[in-house]
Amino acid sequence: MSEAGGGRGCGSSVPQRAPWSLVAATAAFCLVSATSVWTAGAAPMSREERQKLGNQVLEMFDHAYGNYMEHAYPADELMPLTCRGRVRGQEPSRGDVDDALGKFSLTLIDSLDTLVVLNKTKEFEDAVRKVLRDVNLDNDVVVSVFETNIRVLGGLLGGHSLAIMLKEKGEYMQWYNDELLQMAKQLGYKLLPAFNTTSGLPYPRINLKFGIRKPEARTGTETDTCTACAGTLILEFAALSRFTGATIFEEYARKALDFLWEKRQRSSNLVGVTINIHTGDWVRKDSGVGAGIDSYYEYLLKAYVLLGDDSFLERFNTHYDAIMRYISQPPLLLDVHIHKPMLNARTWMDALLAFFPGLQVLKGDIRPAIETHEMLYQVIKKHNFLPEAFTTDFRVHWAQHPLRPEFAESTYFLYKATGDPYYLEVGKTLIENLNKYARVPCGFAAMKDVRTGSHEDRMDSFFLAEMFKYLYLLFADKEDIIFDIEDYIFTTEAHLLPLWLSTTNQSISKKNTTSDYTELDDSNFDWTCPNTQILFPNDPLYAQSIREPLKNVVDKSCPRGIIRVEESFRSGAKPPLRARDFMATNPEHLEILKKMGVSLIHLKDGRVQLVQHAIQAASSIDAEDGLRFMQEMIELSSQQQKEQQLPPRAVQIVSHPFFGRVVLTAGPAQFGLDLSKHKETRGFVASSKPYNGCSELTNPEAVMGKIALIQRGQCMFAEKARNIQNAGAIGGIVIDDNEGSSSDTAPLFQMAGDGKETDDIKIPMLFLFSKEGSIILDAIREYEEVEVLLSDKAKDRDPDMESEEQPSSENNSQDQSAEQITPSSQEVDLVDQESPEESSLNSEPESSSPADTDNAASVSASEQNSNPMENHETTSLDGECTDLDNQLQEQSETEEDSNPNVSWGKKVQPIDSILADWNEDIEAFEMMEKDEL
Ligand code: DMJ
Repeated sequence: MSEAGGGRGCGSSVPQRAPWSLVAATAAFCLVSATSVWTAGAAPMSREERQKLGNQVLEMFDHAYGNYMEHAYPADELMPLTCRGRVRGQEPSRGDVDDALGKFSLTLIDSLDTLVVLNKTKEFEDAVRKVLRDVNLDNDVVVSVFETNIRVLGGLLGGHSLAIMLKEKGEYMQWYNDELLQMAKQLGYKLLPAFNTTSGLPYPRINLKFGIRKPEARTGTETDTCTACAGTLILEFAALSRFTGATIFEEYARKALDFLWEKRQRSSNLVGVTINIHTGDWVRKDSGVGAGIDSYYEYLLKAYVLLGDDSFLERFNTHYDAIMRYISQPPLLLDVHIHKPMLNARTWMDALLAFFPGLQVLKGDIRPAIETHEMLYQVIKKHNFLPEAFTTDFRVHWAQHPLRPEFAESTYFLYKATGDPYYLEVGKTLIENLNKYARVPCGFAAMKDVRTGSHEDRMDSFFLAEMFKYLYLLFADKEDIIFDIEDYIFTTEAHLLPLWLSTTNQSISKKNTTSDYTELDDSNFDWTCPNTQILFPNDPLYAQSIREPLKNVVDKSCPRGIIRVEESFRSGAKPPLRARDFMATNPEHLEILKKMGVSLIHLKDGRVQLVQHAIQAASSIDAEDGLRFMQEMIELSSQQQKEQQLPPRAVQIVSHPFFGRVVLTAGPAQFGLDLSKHKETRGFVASSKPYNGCSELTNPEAVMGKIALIQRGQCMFAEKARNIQNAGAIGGIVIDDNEGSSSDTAPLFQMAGDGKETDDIKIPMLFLFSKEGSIILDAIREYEEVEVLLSDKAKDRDPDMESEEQPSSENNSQDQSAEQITPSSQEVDLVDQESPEESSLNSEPESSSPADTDNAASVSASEQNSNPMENHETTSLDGECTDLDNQLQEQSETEEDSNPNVSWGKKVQPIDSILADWNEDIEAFEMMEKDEL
């Protein structure tokens, strides 16, 4: 019986309304494994190979955990590039992401139950002793309630669950006396003051020592929280109550869930991303299954599994129905507005939604799970990892990837449900990519930019809590795990809670099922799941046949915004005008604009302003089209602004012992060799003298034929470049003189010229912030000979690199003689590049939400006149692109780097008015909605 995915469960009969005691069996019904029978499709993987891959996962875990314990513990997290611990307050703040760090050895606690799953019982015993000996939960530090709950409370409870299991087996943990549970209880009480609101929704943050609202607490003034933040507590809190008998925790978590349920938008049955914790008003009315909402849905279904309370399943099914009706646009999952759910809220998806196929498996809805998973896999194959956000036409929207486990999680669940060896191959690819691109000598580093392969000095604790668990379990047979995984449920952080809790200390749920559900028509509620034990063996090609049409969905995709809109016009009606096709000189387009209530204002300075008034639209459908058009225009503008900016470059350390595994994010220069157009430059590094490079070098023999390191400051970048070039350097790296600066916390920029002609500068120049620069300087101190590769994208770190020959000097001289980019005549020294963090939605406490372009874009309609797309056909309705479409799409991807001269930005239209009008329209819709109610 489990949600974890095993072979017991129901037979072919379909259970109706499972009685309380059968709740786990009902859940198991959705997850009966079909691993045994596989006769067609992807080739079966032999037991030997699965074992080999399992062992590889163990080795990778040892590398991550071992380096954390050796170099970071007792700090919360490992910084794998600088090989030290991340201690809050001692590193530049990263904003909300740091709220997970409570000086409580986060990674150790988050890793506890992973150790047992991976059969490292001895290490588990040691780790538990360390937690009991070293961890202090009473620090004067403000932490996220959500993160502390899922990672620390969940970690302690998962550790406790497996500690008592081991103790009962009689070999390990014989000394254990519920100490982890006592710590969990202590932490639970520390979190409770956060719930002191009239709504019962918790404050997003709390001070572990001082609680909330007191001056010393430095928190408690927040008004908003994300839905997932308030709705992802029930598993841990209920487990704590049921383990200890202290009912208060489960009561508080239930109350918060009840409130969210009450506040759902009644006509769409969707919830928004953020909510006011005092009034219950939706602050952000967009709704999806990713950042900000994700685990709220997950916990409704899993609360039903763990606690056996039908009301949770009723709520989940109601929401699920709405999700499938509005958000699911297979294979995509697109955010919509809660009041107007036929209106998409954006044209990109975030990486957190990758957990959803796994949840769909648990629900028993396999087909869309297979579809979305396949789409995500295609994106991964294109970029090696899932970027934090990607557009509906699968371009990178936010290039970061902090080693998130959601896709591995869904892969595991899909394998358990289908038994299709295809999913083992997917897992193998994940392992290969992690080793090839994220592994560094001191752990695994998050990807700063999946396009360049550059790293961030960050290894989040969830990487150990979740990634290794799901990957190991994917390849493991039942006998490879020392306990029955099917007796447990995974929390959102993949901590294990025993299903027997459903029948322990049930008093809370009996006395306190707070909402009255008689109002709901539950005749459509899905109480059953398809029997996969019958489905897959009977049709082994089932999953493959669903995947097949999606095989090329990413490669062959046309730029498309909102599929549903296009589909609705297949019937023969004219498709609505898309922002990308709009031409201000086309009378037909102007007519359509008018119909949509959009007016065009020609400003004196030649710019064109678009304003929409929904009430001026010909019909409500036209008004909706108008809103969508405006939104697309804003996103298009924002996208084009981004494309104007030079993307970051990479400095890759290729010599021993790095062998290309450390990739540093570097800023480009507007002069010198353009690395995006030419082959990379490779060479040993040498510090210039004087170090600032502002006068003729006194050590030309040291830098001759090498890449010179120069400190920022005291003269123009171009002057430094000339001085090192004159001394014979083949490239230069300028290192920031602001101590502690880092590309993790500061926006990258381009080094501009000096206002003079810079054609004479032939060598490539890159800029590193101080932290990244010191990684190279430290390497020189330790290894003397340090070789680096300057490029626009890190070179693959395959094993060959370790034995790779030195590049010939011929290569380098070719690089140097290459064509130069047009020098900038700007007087400015720096051109800021957008930092995704700056525009983050902040909808998840770890600020993992992608940028919200809605608030950061500008629109210039007149630019559309010069849009090269005006001369070719628009995207055809059957989803095929014209060649030119494809070319243009490719072009726009490859030219992102090399075409900084797109003049979009010249005619920027003040966006405030558009946004204000847009908001007005939304408000108007809301009013309409209220009236309807
Ligand atoms: C994890 O901490 C949890 O899975 C959470 O629900 C979402 N984000 C991270 C991993 O990406």
